[in-house]
Amino acid sequence: MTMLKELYDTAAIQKLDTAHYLHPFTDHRTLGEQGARVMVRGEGIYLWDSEGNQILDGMSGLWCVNVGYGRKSISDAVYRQMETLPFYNSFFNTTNVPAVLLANKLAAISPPQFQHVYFTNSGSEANDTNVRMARRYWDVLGYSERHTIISRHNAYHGSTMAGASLGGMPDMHAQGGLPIPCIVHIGQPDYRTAGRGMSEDEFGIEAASWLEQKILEVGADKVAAFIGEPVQGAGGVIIPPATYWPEIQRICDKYGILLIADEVICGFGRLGRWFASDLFGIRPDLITFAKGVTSGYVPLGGVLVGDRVADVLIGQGGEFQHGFTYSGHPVACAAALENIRILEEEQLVERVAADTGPYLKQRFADLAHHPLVGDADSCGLVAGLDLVRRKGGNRHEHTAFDSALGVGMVCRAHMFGNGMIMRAVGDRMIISPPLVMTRTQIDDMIALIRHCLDLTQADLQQRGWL
Ligand code: PXG
Repeated sequence: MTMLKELYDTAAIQKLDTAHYLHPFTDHRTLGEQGARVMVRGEGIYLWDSEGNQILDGMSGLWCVNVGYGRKSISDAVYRQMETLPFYNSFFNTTNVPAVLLANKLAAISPPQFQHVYFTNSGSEANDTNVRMARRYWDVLGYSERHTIISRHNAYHGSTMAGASLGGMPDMHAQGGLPIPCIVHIGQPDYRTAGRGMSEDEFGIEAASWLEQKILEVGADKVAAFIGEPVQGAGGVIIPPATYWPEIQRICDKYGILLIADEVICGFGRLGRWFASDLFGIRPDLITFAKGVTSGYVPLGGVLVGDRVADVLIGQGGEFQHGFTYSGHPVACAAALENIRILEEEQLVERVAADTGPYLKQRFADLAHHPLVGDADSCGLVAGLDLVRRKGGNRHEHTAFDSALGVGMVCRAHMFGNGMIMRAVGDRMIISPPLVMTRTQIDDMIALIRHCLDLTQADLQQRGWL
């Protein structure tokens, strides 16, 4: 792999990069000073940069490369489709074969109430679609007042106007006058930060009750839907108490409001089920998907439309005035079909449920013995640990670092510099590795993380922060 260093002129690429390429979620002044790391190749769970460094991709690209890098059968499927029919739209009573086959496949692998799918290019577009579809559903039924959508603080639902509004990220809302009207937020079910004095189960019920309070505050006859990620991803891998989702379902049923599960991260095996709604015992009306549907090889997203909504839209709704040029793009759908075939053939979803998920849970929990780690928890193949200044006896007694120090970013730099991609959300370090990861690779990853935690600890001591 040392050849890569000779193949690429890293400094020249970095110079061109900052000259013309505006990156997502990036401070360009800092990028200009430091230069971007140039990723050039991937195989399995590993990436290589233009300097020839091998890196364990603990984030699956960005929560998406579920089947791992370098799958020739996906590139072959994409190539074949490009040669046959690279594009045709699905407007004006036309269709294409991969989109039809994929819609059928998704109906087969999703919970039984889903028989229809609406394709988009991304998770953000899918959530915009959800907003329009949920409001349209109530309009068609004659309840045009029911337009408010309830979401949660610290949620991530995308970067479009509706996606960022549904999200609960204050920094995003601060730019561009968000949220758009009729989107409101409640607290997140984060036991670590809000559950002091309660058992986890009690806290789950308490956090769900915030939904009922908000429904009553807004007026039940004005609420269209509630949206949530089964496990919050970008917010820091927030795993809710077991009591939370069933109670949310009960409240949605009580007031007749639609339940939208944003499974952009949680879907396609990430939590050991095709869809995490099954894991948490909920029956959503709409499911947002993206990322893992193609393992990120080609952009694709969409909405699984449950019978309750589909029956109204199809039966009484007439034309839904919504659509993207690339809805049901044949190449993206061909990639998804092959990706799903791999997930099935290699039984990756089952493997996460029965083997690698439980194994990661056990190995990741060991990290809580490290002096820098407060808690470490996982669900399927997502996991998170908290960096703390001083450990306490339980989850609510650790002493946090001053958040202004940016300890998470210091740790992230040690990870990145030593061949491990682990994301920092404040002082919480998170992973979401490819589902192809083996037990041996989990052991390698835990050893690497531990080593980088040691380096971080020594660094913090040197800075006088510990
Ligand atoms: N919903 C969820 C739950 C997501 O995680 C989106 C919607 C939007 O999908 P698109 O395809 O439009 O990006 C996402 C995306 C991070 C990070 O920092 C996470 C995402 C995107 C960008 C950054 O962890 N998730």
